[in-house]
Amino acid sequence: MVAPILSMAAVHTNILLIIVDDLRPELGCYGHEYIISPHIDELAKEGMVFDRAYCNVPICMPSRVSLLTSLRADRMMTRTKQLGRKFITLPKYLKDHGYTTISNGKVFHHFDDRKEDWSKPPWRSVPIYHGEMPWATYNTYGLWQNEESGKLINPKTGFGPFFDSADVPDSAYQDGKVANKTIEDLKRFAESDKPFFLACGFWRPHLPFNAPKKYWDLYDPEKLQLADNRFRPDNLPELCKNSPEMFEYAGIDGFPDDDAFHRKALHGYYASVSYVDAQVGKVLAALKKNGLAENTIVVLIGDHGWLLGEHNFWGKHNTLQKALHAPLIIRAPAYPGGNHSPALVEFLDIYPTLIDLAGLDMPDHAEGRSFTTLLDHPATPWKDALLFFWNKRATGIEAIAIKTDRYLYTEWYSQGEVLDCMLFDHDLDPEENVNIAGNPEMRSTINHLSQQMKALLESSSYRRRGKSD
Ligand SMILES: [Ca+2]
Repeated sequence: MVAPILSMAAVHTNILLIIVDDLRPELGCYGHEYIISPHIDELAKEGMVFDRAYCNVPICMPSRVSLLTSLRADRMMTRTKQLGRKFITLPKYLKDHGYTTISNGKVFHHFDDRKEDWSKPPWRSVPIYHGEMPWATYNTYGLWQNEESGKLINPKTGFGPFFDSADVPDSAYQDGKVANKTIEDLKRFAESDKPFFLACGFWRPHLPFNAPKKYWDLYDPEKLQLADNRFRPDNLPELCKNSPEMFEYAGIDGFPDDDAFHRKALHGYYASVSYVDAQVGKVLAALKKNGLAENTIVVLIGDHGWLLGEHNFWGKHNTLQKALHAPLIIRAPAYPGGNHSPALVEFLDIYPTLIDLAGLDMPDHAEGRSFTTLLDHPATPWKDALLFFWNKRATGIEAIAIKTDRYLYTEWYSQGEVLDCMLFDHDLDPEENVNIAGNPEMRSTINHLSQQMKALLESSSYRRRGKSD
């Protein structure tokens, strides 16, 4: 009897990285049973759910640059060339070690960023990216499928409405197409003699909340639980601002705070989550069907958090907990599934973790730390603190924040001077309703956090840039 010849794909560990744009950790597997996310929940049952994973920059572009290089980045570093340091990206590193590397959908925000990292040109269903023309302008790419919503345009931005719910198949909107392309790749990989790194970036639940009607029909809008803290936190610094992104879309007057608006926005976000969950399900089923599940590490993340009406804030773009906290699930062959880890981990750590799991040498430049240990021992004492950056373009004002087991502390800087600060105690105030930075009894805690922040900055190759940048 002739022994079957094992393909390289069967003996090396493949990696499937699923990035879900703007997905916050409001999923069944995070204890939110009203969200219909059965496929992600199934992945969670087979993998490790990180309950306290954080992005490093609360916006798409630099969050992904940081994730895919394992270098600290700030808001201005929207492309890898702006990092200003030596690096090799995760896909390039894997490509150099014999992997076929594929990018489908939104992986790097700009699909022309690091084209050379991929074995084939990055694939998108339409040429959507931030560049010469904003991607949502005048429905150029058929993002809105309802005829009526296609006609409703915000004259200031050219954008359509913040939601769409046409009765169309999954593939009519972007993510159905991304799933189909990824499934085709998996079929090819099953025949290949090389391991693969397949990055699959879904667009929803990023605005606009465009998803087929059947996913909207999963929820009764009257039963949705609206945020119960639709007020500005006490003592919140003026520098901590709501994101303007949602209000670039059509059909929203000013900054509404009525129940109908909250209900529609929640409904759209949840429908988008369920739509993406169904696409994730298709991709994971294809992984299994093609015999690749046993030899493939699966990582699912959101690229940052999202405020969904809490404080009447919408979206990311600040250093509140809900803008920074993101889902992270890892299913790795030979590691037990169905656990949660309470450890503080940051997206910088994902690259070294994957390199570790793949059995490759760690690249010198990486600032993150492999948390492979947590996959076996989820409660292992881990990082004391995580570091975040946020800046407003053109203002020269930079927010630097630190998250510890108990606190989230932010300092705003301009030209080296601290302009303001913000402190939340997550043990006593998990919803961040009161900024206690001004309390005299918190002075020593703040001093300690500020020193910890400076130490983390010093240990990083990141260097703060001047106003002219
Ligand atoms: Ca995003």
